[in-house]
Order: sequence, then C-alpha cells, then structure tokens
Amino acid sequence: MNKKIFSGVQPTGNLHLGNYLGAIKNFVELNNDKNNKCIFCVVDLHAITTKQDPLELKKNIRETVATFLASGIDPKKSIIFNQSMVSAHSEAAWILSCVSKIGWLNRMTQFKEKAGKDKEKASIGLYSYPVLMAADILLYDSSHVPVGDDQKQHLELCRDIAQKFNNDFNAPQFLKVPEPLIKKEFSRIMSLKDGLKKMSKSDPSDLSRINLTDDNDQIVNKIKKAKTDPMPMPESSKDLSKRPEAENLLGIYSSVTNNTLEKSIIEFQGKNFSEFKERLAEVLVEKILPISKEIKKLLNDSKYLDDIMLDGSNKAGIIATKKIKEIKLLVGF
Ligand code: AQP
Repeated sequence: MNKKIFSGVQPTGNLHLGNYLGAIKNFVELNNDKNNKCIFCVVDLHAITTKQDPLELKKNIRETVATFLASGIDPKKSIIFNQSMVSAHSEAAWILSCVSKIGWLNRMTQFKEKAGKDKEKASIGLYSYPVLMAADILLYDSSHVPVGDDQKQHLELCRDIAQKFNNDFNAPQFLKVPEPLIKKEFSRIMSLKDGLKKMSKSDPSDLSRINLTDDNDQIVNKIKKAKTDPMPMPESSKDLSKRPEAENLLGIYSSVTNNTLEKSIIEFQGKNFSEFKERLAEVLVEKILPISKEIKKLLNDSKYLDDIMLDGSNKAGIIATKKIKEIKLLVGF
C-alpha cells in the first residue's frame, strides 16, 4: 500500500538522540521506500507555544532542516518545509479548534507536564498545540504519522478531531483518519541522568542528552557520566525491572546497532558497566559524529537551507491550499 507520511519536529534547539531514534531515524527509512510519499515539517508554529528568542528561532529552524538532510532525508524524494510558510496550517487549526472539545484537550498529559504547576501562566497556544498538530496532519490526507511514543495521545486526539469534523459537516471520509507509526521498541529514550524522565531538549542539564551536534569528546564524556546502578550488567530482560537506567542504555545500544534488546543483554551479561559504556560510546560516535559534522557543514550554507525550505513550502502549499479551500466550503464560508 502507498503510504502518505507526515511528521514534524520543533525547531527548539538541542535536537538529541531521542529525537533521532524516536523519530528522525524512522523518517529516513520511510523516505527511502519508494512506495511512500513523505512530508517532513519544521513545526515553527509549535515552537512558539513556549517563549523563543527570534534570532535563536531562525537559527534553530535552519539547524532542524540541516539535521533532516544530514540524517539522510533526501529533498528530491520527500518534501521538507517550514510550517509558518504555509498559512493553511493556522487557518485549519482555528477551524478544527471550533469542533474540538475542551474536555478532550484537558486530558492531554503533555500539556500538564509542560505547563507544570502554574497552568494559568501557560500560553493558550501550548494548550491548543494538539489541534494545530491535527491540522498539520489532516491537511495532507496523511495515512501514517511516524512519532515517538510521547506523541501517541496527540495522534489519538487527531483521529477524534477528524471524525468529529466529518460527522459535523456530513462529509464521511473527507478528513482521512491517520494511523500512528510508533516503533514497538525504543520509542521513548530516557534522560542519561534519570531513567524515568524523557530525554528532552529543554532539560537544563546538557549531560542528560546526546545532542546531534555533539563531538567525539562530548559523546564519550556524557556516556561515561550517565547514571547507572551498582549492580553488574543484567543476565536477562527480567533483571531490568526496577533498573530504568540500565534498560535505557541497553535500549539505546540496541537501537543504534539495530539489535534486539535480548541480543544486547547476552552480549554484555555479567560484565561491568564501564566495559559496556565504552562500547556504547564507540557505536554512538560512529553513528552520531558523521551527522554532527554534516550538520555543521550545512549550517555554513544558509542560502542552500533556505532554498530547500522555500521549494518544500511551495510544494506543500499547493496541497494544503487545495484542502483548506475544501474545508472552508464545507464549513459554509
Ligand atoms: N526522548 C524521546 N524519545 C523518543 N522520541 C522522542 N521525541 C522527542 N523526544 C523523544 C520525538 O521526536 C519528535 C520531535 O519532537 P519535537 O521536537 O516535536 O518535540 P518534543 O517531543 O517536545 O521534544 P522534546 O525533546 O521533548 O522537547 P521539549 O524539551 O521541549 O519537551 C517527535 O516525534 C517526538 O515523539
């Protein structure tokens, strides 16, 4: 079956190993399958749901495009574009927010996590973020959305919004209900400092994540300092319960080497962490360093990156403009 793929990454800086293993690595595989039509979006409208410095944002938008390219997404095969350059996203988000229920949004755990204790001070944009995400996906009749495990709930909401719109406007199948593409294993990479916390761009500690722009020494140092427990490496996957850090590091190793967790456990069973960490740092350097070098090279050519975005935005704009016109007609505008 031909798949229409849509996914996005926020240009909020510090793209990390979690973004790579949970999302971008899958984007590359999907881009390489000629049966797929892929659209990868730099979701800058999402980025401003939390405060951004305008100059930093501009830099981060280019860095996100550079990361897509450096990771292996081919702009000749896939559309790479910038969300704010296609105004249909904002228009569709407003219309869809008028069919979405407050009760649905109140259940979103990401808002609760990101808004923290003082919800009253969070932006309205942060609260309605999942509706904009639904607009992004639905404008392109996307059939599949590759995301990390943390986005599962937003995808379910997107499906509900599509069905509600179709019902409200008596237009069965008009908005295509998308399927999530979430890898069964290693779809949630955890912080190197706390195996119970998601690896995240906004973690104040740089030691909590491997950035995709880290160099050899940074990667080696971060793995050396990664939190572990005093026990030797596990003998079987049963030994991993209550050992979140060991599970996370073994998961990272397995994902990077394309091995099963079981195989990785057998490779290191009974050894001490220092030996495992040395090998983990080696495979990470092998994987991440070429990407990091390519990102830095591409960032020296901002015109090239801007041209990719302009070309992608023109292509995406043609699809999205047609869809938003149809949406407006259905609504009665
Ligand atoms: N730790 C993670 N493990 C697996 N997948 C992850 N993703 C993010 N973190 C992990 C996936 O990366 C894609 C792009 O994410 P995003 O940039 O749009 O937003 P995010 O999920 O909010 O990223 P962060 O790092 O967690 O940012 P902050 O610190 O701002 O909260 C998505 O597919 C996501 O699932």
